[in-house]
Amino acid sequence: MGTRVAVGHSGRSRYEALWKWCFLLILPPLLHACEPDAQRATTIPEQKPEQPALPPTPLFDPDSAYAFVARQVEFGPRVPGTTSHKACGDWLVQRLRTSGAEVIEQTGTVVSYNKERLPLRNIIGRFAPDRKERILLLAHWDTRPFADKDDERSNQPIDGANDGGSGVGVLLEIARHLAKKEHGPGVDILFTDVEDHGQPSGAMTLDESSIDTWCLGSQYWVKNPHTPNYTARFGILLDMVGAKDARYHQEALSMQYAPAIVRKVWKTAESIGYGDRFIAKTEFFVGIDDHVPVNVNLRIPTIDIIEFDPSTKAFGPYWHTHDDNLSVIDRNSLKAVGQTVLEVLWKER
Ligand code: AHN
Ligand code: ZN
Repeated sequence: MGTRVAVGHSGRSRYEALWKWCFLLILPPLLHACEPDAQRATTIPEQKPEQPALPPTPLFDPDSAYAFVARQVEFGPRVPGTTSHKACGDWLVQRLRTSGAEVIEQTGTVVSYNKERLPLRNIIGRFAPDRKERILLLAHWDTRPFADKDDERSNQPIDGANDGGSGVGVLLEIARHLAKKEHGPGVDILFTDVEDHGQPSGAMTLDESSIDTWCLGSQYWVKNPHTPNYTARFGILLDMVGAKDARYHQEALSMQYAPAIVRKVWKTAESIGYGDRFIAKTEFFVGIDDHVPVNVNLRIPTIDIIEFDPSTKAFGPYWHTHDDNLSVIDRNSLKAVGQTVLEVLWKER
């Protein structure tokens, strides 16, 4: 009997001990978890999860980019329907393939403001096409068929070294590095055609009716993307980025549709020493450009890096004149834009 009682007592005290430990060990953390966040933050410092280090950003070679601009100009004006246009298009396809892209060509016919039927050739270079996450880079590769802002030879096509040549030149140099990008999203380079066949107008910004006469290649692409349901994390358009001493302001339509991407790119530029080129000030001076259909139809937040010249309050004085030749192109401008875009791409996880 006595033995049994003793056993009973010792059993009860064992449970009591267990409960006591429960209170001591389990309750305090439970109570702690119920404390308001603000209070907790003062006791446990916020710990960011360790991110693996990113590979270093490749160096953008401005001489290479310049040579790519010069090569385009050598073909002659890239006016849709001409042999120069065809030859340059073939070369762009070959350049993208040499850099390791899978190339898709999109051909069609579009009708210009003066009812001319124009052949269209959008060229898409896909890097790491198997990756689901994408970043879209664009530039138009056609050039304006006339020099409507020039006093002389205004019915003759322009070289388009900056307007057409510079964006493509920078993207071809970026393409040279993309095959070695093993982290983060895959990249699509889209060379749009028939951007610059818009209706001539006196004003720098455009009236509603003439807006649709520009950017025919990108308008076509957003209705017929190269893959069904194409989307991307964001897009960056380069247009007239290569003129000497060019300054890039925060273009108003980009700010309207994709302010976070504008800020990301301008912050990145500043972080690598190009704060003097990328001015964090919004300016309205672009009536329409290839980023607008991409934002409106595909809802991919897409920005336009494009020169704003404070002296004209618009594009450079060479714009749509015969002065838009290789002599306006400066390697330092190509470098500022190209290195910034590479940095943005390499910082993306
Ligand atoms: C205007 O905003 C008038 N034009 C922008 C489209 C363009 C023409 N970009 C280059 N050439
Ligand atoms: Zn133009």
